Amino acid sequence: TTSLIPQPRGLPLIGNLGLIDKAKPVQSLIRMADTYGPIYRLAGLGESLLVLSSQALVSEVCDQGRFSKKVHRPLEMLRDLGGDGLFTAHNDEPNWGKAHRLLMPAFGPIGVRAMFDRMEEIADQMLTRWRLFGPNAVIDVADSMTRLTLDTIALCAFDYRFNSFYQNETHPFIDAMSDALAEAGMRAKRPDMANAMMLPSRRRYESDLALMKRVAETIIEERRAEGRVGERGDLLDIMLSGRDPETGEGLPDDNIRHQLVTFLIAGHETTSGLLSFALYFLLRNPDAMARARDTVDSVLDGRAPAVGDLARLGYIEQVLQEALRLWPTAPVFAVSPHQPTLLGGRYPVTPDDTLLVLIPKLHRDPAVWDDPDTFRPERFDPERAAELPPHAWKPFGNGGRACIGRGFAMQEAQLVLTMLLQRFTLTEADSGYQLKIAETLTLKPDGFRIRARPREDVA
Ligand code: MNH
Repeated sequence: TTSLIPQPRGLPLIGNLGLIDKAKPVQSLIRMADTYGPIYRLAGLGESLLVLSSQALVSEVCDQGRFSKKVHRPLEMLRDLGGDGLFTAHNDEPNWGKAHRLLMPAFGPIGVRAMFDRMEEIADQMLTRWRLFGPNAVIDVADSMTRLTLDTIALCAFDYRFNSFYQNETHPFIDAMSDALAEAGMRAKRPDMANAMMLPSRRRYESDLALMKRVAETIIEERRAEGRVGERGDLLDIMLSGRDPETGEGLPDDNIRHQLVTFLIAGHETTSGLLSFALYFLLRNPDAMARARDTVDSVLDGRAPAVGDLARLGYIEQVLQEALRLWPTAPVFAVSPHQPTLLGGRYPVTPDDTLLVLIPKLHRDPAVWDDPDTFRPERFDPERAAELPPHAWKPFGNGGRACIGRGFAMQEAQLVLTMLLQRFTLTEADSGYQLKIAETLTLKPDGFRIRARPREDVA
């Protein structure tokens, strides 16, 4: 016997879309999960969306024998930017497999360790700027972290310097990318007809896309013109010169361009949000802040961190894991079943349904987590984390389509947090700040500002 999937009452045509706050869609979905429970249906724009948020249901849809990633409407819109790049590719597009096999080693532990010095260089640029501003300067955390993560991915992946810490204006590529991302997000929420008719936004969108394409092409052409393809071994070099071990083929240029844009998008907003939330939670939890700082001081004893130190800075990693639990910065991923099937033994679903995993609610499933709303990095003490049921913590998605940049992001975030705690004492700049979450493709604390006092002043 089957059960009816809860669904709010809707209107003709737009269905339940009116229930979703356009500026804060994920926060609307979270509130609806409080009302309708761990599975509910939303309909509209010809889509049927099932929103899942319990470990029991999510662990079922993480079974890759029955379910796989769905390029749902928002991702389909993002293909204007990312094309058949890794993030927005359909499972059966040949360039997905080729690029995945080619790039996995570079994003594996050895590849990521080799990027340590470049990560440190950019982190040092940010912290130097903080020091020069002085202890009374007010720092917008998300802004600083976004400059940091963007410069880091560009330098590590293709040896390109945005130099965001040496100028106040943002690079034109970044403006175009932010605007195009926002517009792609709006387009996902409008009917196709409306998108076709809104000429001014369409022109602007097309010129942003053209600028991004030009910048990516220039980076590729300049590298080719160097004539030393295959010698540098960074991601761009691997894409230009590598051959997929399975097919023996390389990646076509337009796909390489899509991968560049994909890495810039996927590689910066999420990690920037993670670092911003981690600082927010540390400042709100003085015990965790003290333990984090003590960990840094006792492991490093005043030395600069080296790549080999990170394994001994486990508590810093736990702080990041716990921040990702409470506010996973890429808050949803979508799958669909290969065949019509029953979910939880009783909810019928078909390949036409989009099953949306609502990660912030999954991560607060009371069946898994005690006191789920409390920030407590000790949950990720290794012995305790080993007891977690499968698929209870999914900030990096699932299976073959999980995040390829996970090791990169965690190393970067761990290094930056370590350097920051070693060099500065932080305080909040605005008393009474109430956490506000801004949504773009990702989540970020909005308007969270701090002051940073060099620690020598304190001692
Ligand atoms: Mn990332 C896929 C979260 C950092 C590049 N990433 C995903 C997915 C999640 C995710 C969730 C799965 C999406 C889906 O199923 O549709 N990513 C994160 C988070 C961080 C992050 C929370 C940081 C914190 N990601 C990064 C970084 C890079 C990157 C850094 C690149 C350097 N991510 C990707 C790519 C994919 C992806 C590429 C698509 C992988 C694939 O499908 O093959």
